[in-house]
Amino acid sequence: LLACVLSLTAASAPAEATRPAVALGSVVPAPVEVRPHGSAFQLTERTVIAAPRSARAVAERLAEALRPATGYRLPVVDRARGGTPVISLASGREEARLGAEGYRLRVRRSEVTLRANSNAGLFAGVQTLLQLLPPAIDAATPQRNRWTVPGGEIVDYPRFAYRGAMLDLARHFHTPAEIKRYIDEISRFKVNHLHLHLSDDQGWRIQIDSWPRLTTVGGAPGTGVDGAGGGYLTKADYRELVRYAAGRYVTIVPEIDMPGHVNAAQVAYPELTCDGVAPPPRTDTAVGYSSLCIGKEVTYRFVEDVIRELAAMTPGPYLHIGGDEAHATTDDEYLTFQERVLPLVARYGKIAYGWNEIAQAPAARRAVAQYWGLTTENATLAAAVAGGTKVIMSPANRAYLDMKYDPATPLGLNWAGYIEVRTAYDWDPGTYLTGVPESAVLGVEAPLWSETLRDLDDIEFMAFPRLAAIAELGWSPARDWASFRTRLGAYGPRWEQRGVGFYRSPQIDWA
Ligand code: TNX
Repeated sequence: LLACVLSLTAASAPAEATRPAVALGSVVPAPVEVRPHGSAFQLTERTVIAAPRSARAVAERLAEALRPATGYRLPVVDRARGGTPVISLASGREEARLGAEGYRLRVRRSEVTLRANSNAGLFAGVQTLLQLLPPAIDAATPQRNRWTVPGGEIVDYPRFAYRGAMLDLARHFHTPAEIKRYIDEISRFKVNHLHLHLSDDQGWRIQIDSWPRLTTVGGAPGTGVDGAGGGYLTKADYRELVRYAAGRYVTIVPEIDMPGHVNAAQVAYPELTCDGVAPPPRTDTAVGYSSLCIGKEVTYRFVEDVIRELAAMTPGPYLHIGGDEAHATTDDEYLTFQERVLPLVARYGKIAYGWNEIAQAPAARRAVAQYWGLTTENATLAAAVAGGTKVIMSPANRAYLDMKYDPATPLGLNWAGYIEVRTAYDWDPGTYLTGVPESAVLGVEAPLWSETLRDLDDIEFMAFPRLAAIAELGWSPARDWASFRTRLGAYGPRWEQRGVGFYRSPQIDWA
């Protein structure tokens, strides 16, 4: 009996002392494999971060994330001396199933090791590691706490290569500082693409040297819904965003919407209309009334100049050319336009990407179509997929972050319905659309249109927590609402620590 009591004490006392605040599997998006075992790791003022030169930048990002709340030095070193508690990062030839973005995380009493095939994988592992520390790790100033990481092992890699978010800069401009904050937040959920909707009827938000009035006129103060805001990204701003995003393993995907959604361009350049007369600037939220003039050659000079300049400042593979809601264009005109423009994107070295309407055009076989419809059948898209078109899933009644949560939501629209967290979560991108098998799906994207959204507070309230739901659909192999609900509830204090004003959905038990 004595032995039994002793061993119980022996087993529970040290465990008690270092009991981690977080369970190993309490991570969003859910990891592929989670095996809790052994002792927890304790982050202390003696901890160092070890990384080879090639992984220095990721290690520094981890150190930057850990220093404010712990107040520790956390030096980044090549190699830790024996006996020093260490978080070590290594990238090299790891098992093939980890792919380009996966990682393996091992937590023992003496060390945490993170291994991956690439820095992108290490960065993903760092996001997991941060969620395994107590939520106070996200505080901006030093906190008294026991910084414990639960013991065990995680093996993790994404289901889909493309996990995206979209910001609409045209309806209301969002500044580079706001966009960077958004990148910080989405990259925590392993979202790896940020699509920027850079032009629309109300405004033009990216500098194009060969057509300077696009921004001096189209991005002037007062351009935007209700005449609120205005502004645009200079090329230097854009390049800096590309660089910043790359440091968080996020690829920028620029969109210029055409042939519709072009009123702002036509205000700046009346020759882009068929009658050559400048339309009035628009600050309302109507859609589908404007179109480039399909029969004029100047249209294609304009389009080529824009694509060339945009491609030149975009290292990522995709260039989005919109193509949605071209209601002022006949079907024939639309096809004529797309048959010329889709191949142009390829000529400038990019993969053409557009809203699912582009699937009508034979040239869309080599393109990526973004599905934004409300139904689970789209024969045009399914036919294109049979011919080679790849798909990114953004069904508006599931993935649109600008839809209201419920009728009481103060911001947002409701044309695609109300989207509570469970609605955003409970669908399968790999089987959702008839005739679009998982093999044709590159991934998911959560668009956030800005008709009703002005500042970062508005963005955060609509994006979070739903963005986390879409991110999990894009990353995790299985969908489990009960588990997601629990992990999301536990995540809330992390947003609080970072000052992210998320929506406290009544579907979630927030910690
Ligand atoms: C439809 S979705 C649009 C946008 C609007 C959005 C508002 C799509 C491809 N086009 O022009 O901003 O609805 O939810």
